[in-house]
Amino acid sequence: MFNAFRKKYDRATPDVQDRIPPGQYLTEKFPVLHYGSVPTYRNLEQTWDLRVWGELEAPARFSFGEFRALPTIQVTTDIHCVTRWSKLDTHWEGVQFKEFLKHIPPLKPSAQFVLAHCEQGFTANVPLEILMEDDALLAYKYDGQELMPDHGFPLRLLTPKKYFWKSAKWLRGLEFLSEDQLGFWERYGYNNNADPWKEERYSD
Ligand SMILES: Nc1nc2c(c(=O)[nH]1)N[C@H]1C(S)=C(S)[C@@H](COP(=O)(O)O)O[C@H]1N2
Ligand SMILES: [Mo]
Repeated sequence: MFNAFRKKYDRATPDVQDRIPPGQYLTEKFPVLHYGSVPTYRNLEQTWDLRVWGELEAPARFSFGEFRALPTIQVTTDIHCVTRWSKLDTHWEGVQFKEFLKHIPPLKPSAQFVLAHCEQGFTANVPLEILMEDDALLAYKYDGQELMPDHGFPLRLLTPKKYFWKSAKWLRGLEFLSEDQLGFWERYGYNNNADPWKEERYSD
């Protein structure tokens, strides 16, 4: 009966060690971290949309229903927060970013960076090539369930190759840019490249 209390991961085993970037510790919880308050929605079809604009042939807009009709995939991945927790084998479902691009007007060749725009003015910037990786999602399910409000319902970015602050919650827009533009935490002093394996936590 004690098995129920046993941890899923033994942090001492080499395979687990290899998956924890320098300076990180393992957690089995799912901490909640953000600036500002958790948005609430009454009628998503009327109060929510996802917009794309910038370096593409034309801007576009998805209603909640239109977005939810797009094909989804599932991704199991490790996530690493700059506040030093890492969580292994997190399970997500959503629209793969590179699949999403097939459903919007073509990007201009000048599109190299993406600025994610969220509720309450929060932003996060990610290079387009990182979002073209297989594990980059516009995610709306976690562990088989609709995202919890404090984890980003109804939509968040998932970009596991970077520290988790770039996985912007409560996503409402994607701006395609020819030049990089710093997001909220990047302006606040976090390292713009944010690679957990290089321990790029803060800017100099
Ligand atoms: N809109 C928004 N998204 C955000 C943030 C935020 O302040 N606002 N914080 C980021 C940070 S710093 C982290 S570590 C993760 C935390 O995600 P979680 O609360 O689901 O663990 O969300 C990221 N996404
Ligand atoms: Mo964070």
